[in-house]
Amino acid sequence: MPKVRSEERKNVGTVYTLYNENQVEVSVIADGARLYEWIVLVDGQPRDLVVGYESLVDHQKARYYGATIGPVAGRIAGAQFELDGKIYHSEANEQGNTLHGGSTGYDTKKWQVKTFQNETEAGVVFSLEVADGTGGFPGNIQVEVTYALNEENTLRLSYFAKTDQKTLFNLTNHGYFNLTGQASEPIDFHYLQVNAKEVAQTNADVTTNGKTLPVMDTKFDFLKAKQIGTTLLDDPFLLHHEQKEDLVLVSPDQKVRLSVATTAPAVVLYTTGENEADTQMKTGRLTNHGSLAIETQAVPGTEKYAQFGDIVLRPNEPYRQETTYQVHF
Ligand code: G6D
Repeated sequence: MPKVRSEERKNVGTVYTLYNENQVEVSVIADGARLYEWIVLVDGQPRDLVVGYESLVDHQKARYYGATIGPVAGRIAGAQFELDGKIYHSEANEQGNTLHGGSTGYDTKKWQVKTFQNETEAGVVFSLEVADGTGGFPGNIQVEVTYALNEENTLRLSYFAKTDQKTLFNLTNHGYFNLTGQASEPIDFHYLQVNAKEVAQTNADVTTNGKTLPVMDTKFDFLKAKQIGTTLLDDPFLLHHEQKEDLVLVSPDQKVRLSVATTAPAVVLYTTGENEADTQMKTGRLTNHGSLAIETQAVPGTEKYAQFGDIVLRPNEPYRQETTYQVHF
């Protein structure tokens, strides 16, 4: 039966670890409702699949590693949006746009914690209350993010939120992965499959322009598993949800397979590059192209382009999103 324990770790604080009879250990922390570590045993050796800092201070400085991102993941072009004819101004924290909820985004918050264990899962429920107007977003909002591990080595991330006023809402987890367990290894030789026939086109500032592009015969074509190579990504893939799995990532030694399925309409894939290279991570010095962020979410720009769906959170219509990550090893 899966269990949860907590411990105090130097430079990190309280770490909540979900573990099962296959010796999978997933550790999360309340700061940013953050995925901190994911250890599986490969040939008897522990392998941490999550790329991130060792210390809390470094996480707080860098912000996004493993964190829950909200209220709106991605970029809001021009740092403004309209709801029922009223224009709201969010914070322009990157090139005149709002990135990841601005400087008061959910990754910067210390969430409340409850743990649970039952016959099939052990988990942590992080909760947060956000006051009306925080970051320029209307609504007194209550958010819950649940991390739960079962004996099938599946980590379930379930999101729930409710608001007392219409607002924008599009959460994600900003987990970075390198299935070799070494941040010093590039992800070039990882095998990636993404069940998306289109990507959303982006502008130079990575905002979306409302158009989509078929992936066929482009660098975005991962409809059949293939090695990532030196491909740089920072793009929203529109998932077709025709198969049980939406994304599969396999380590170069093919000893670890991460299968992702989500209720979200898209996944933003972001490969780290020169900007992040040479940073000291838990699992070594991050090399150029050393990790892949897998961010399941609604398409950034949905507030502007109705063809991408709807990210308005309305009173009496709670937000729900669920993403599962199953590891085979
Ligand atoms: C860059 O454009 C990318 C984002 O998608 C990513 O989330 C961030 O770095 C960490 O701004």
